[in-house]
Amino acid sequence: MATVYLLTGSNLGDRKKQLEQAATQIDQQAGRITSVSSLYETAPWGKTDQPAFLNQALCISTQQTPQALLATLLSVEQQMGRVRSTRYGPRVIDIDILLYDRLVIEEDDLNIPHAELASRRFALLPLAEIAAKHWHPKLHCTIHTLLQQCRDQSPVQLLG
Ligand code: PH2
Ligand code: MG
Ligand code: MG
Repeated sequence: MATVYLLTGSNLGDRKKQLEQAATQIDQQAGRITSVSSLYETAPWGKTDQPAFLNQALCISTQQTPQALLATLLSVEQQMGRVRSTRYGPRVIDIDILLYDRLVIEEDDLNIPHAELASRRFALLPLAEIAAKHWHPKLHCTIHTLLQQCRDQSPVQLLG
């Protein structure tokens, strides 16, 4: 069994409902959810002229290999009606693998830990809520330290 941290995000339609649906599908198709962060409303990062996102970090316990898990998550995104358009553009659902045990994978279609984790406050803050002490196997420090050192100032607000 592997311990995997995921980040879900949505900025189109009923964002909260879509994060809930994604969590249900992840639990059924990818692996049992063992913890979830709060929901955060986050300013769009990378391409700023789009609606605000809701983001949530999840921890799952899975038997799937990283490549198989990636395929499962892309399939859940498709089942939920995701259409890929512009890079960093709006989406009904996005499910990213942030960490997979202490593995480092650098392939064309799969980077673990997520390549931009350290520069994204919208990912680090939810992740730190459930994995502050988890070790980043490439940067050799904890998620808590990465959050403290993160220079991204984009607003990330706990959803009330
Ligand atoms: N995802 C992106 C690009 N920008 N910004 C926020 N706040 N949240 C996201 O999940 C997000 C983003 C590409 O995956
Ligand atoms: Mg993403
Ligand atoms: Mg993605």
